[in-house]
Amino acid sequence: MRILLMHPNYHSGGAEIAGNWPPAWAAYLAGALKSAGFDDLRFIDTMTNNLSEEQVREILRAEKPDIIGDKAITPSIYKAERLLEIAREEHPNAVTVLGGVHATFMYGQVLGEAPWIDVIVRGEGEQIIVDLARAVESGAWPGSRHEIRGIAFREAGKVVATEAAPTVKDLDSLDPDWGILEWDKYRYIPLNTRVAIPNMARGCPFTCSFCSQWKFWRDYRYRDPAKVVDEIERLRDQYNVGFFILADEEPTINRKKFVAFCEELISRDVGLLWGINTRVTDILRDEALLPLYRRAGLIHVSLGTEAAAQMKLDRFHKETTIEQNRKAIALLRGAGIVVEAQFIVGLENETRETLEETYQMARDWAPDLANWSMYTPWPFSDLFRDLADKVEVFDYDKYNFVTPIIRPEAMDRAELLDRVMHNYRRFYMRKALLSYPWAGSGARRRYLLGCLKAFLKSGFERKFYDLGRVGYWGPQSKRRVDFHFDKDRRRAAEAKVEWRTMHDRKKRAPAPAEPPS
Ligand code: B12
Ligand code: SF4
Repeated sequence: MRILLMHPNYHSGGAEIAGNWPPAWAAYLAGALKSAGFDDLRFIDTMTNNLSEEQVREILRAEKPDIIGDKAITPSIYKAERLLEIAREEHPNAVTVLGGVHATFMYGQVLGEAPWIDVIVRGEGEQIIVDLARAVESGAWPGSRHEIRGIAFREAGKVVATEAAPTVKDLDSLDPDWGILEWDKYRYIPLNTRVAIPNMARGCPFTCSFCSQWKFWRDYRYRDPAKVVDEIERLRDQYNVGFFILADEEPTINRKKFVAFCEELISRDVGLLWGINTRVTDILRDEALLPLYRRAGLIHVSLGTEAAAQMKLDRFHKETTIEQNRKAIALLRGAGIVVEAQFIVGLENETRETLEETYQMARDWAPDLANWSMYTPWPFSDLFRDLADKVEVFDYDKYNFVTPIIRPEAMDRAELLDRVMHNYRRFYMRKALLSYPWAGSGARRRYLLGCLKAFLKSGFERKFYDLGRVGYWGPQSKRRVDFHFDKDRRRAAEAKVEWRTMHDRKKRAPAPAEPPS
């Protein structure tokens, strides 16, 4: 039986400016399918190869798939739907499957607007795709579909969601097949080397109100650090990977495991540089361990500092303080680790003054990198519910951290974009002239100059923040900026189904003193 996995061709000029990134989901699903005996697999990355619809059709015509799977985060949902529509036109008998965070929560809307999608996989896909493949292979599909947990489909004009599947409890049972990817395509510009995105932990114990990831993964789980390092060695030796970021939301919350991971990297002399996203509070807790993290190769830490005002941090349920943000940045820099501060801007009460404050903070705290993400109201996040009457745009294609979705009361969206660009220009101009060239002579300096190169490249190509597409050429062009919102797009309510997270359980029981190890 032949299974085809495809990544949709969606671009928005945000994090992707650092290079071409391998879609880890395809490797994790391919690994699970292969372990279950389904080894006739192919993956097509229409994003990295920037394939047109006609090119996709041509590739599809040369295939004879029985199942065609595709992934959607919120901004890529329409591209993902369209990809499966093309797949349906070319292969009317193949089963079309969609997975990923947007489909997981918005399956009702998706199945309504894209009737060519046969089935949506809700949550982690490894076990569910295997159950589905077995049903298709044995001929039990679609008759047996009510028995497969974690899916949604249409039946007699209604949307049916089966009972939620359990999360993958034993992450060590996962055996991703990285060989399914076209490795020569994935390059990280700052280091001019191949990049991978292995996954060590899934989930997050926190409940930030703007975020949907803690809901998606439900429980916090961790792999055996030694096995993760085995995988990293394979990525290095078999695929020539020279840099990795952990796909995890919160790799450091379990200090014991994270230290074991670092020690394993050091004792095996793995010799790769790597990066993580994590929380300010973990950096403060681990002050004394930062030199160890650096010795293990950790070069880039992206911190969810989020805001310049405590009120905003509290509104985000971030459980951090402004002073903690400042201190964490100083500690990381002191340990020789490149630190990136992330700010969320563009809520309804954003003003010129608050945007200026975030710039001043970024200047005073002196992170090496800073980014200003536009607040994006994932329709299944808690903050969305509080803000629902302020959200006028439901064109999910623009829900991408770079487009202002909410219009602040004190300015229009083009002005907001312009102010954010003003912050970027000032921040990176100073860094380029006064900081990066003098940042020592080792890995940190090389890394920072590489980041600058990635910024300049995307700015030159007008890809950064999608500026070319929206027609922004600097403050003088503000009046002509057009975000091309599709006003006909509407939000259907988030589909309702039993979906318990560890956080629901935590509400009922007292929190454990220590995170699980
Ligand atoms: C690495 C990463 C990137 C990389 C690489 C993306 C890529 N090529 O795959 C880069 C830097 C390019 C990137 C860019 C963007 N990203 Co990003 N990214 C991530 C990150 C950190 C890890 C993703 C990952 O690989 N996870 C590990 C894999 C195993 O998990 P997974 O993809 O969810 O797959 C599992 C399930 O979802 C399911 N599944 C997924 N697909 C399918 C398909 C089928 C058929 C089935 C059965 C199951 C299934 O099964 C998989 C295994 O369990 C996540 C946050 C996170 N920790 O997940 C954000 C995240 C996915 N990104 C996000 C966003 C918004 C973006 C950008 C729009 C930002 C921007 N403007 O730059 C762009 C969009 C680019 C694009 N076209 O996808 C958001 C999406 C939120 C949402 N609600 O939609 C996230 C969740 C970050 C966040 N904090 O909110 N990103
Ligand atoms: S700490 Fe990060 S991953 Fe966890 S809920 Fe907050 S923003 Fe989301």
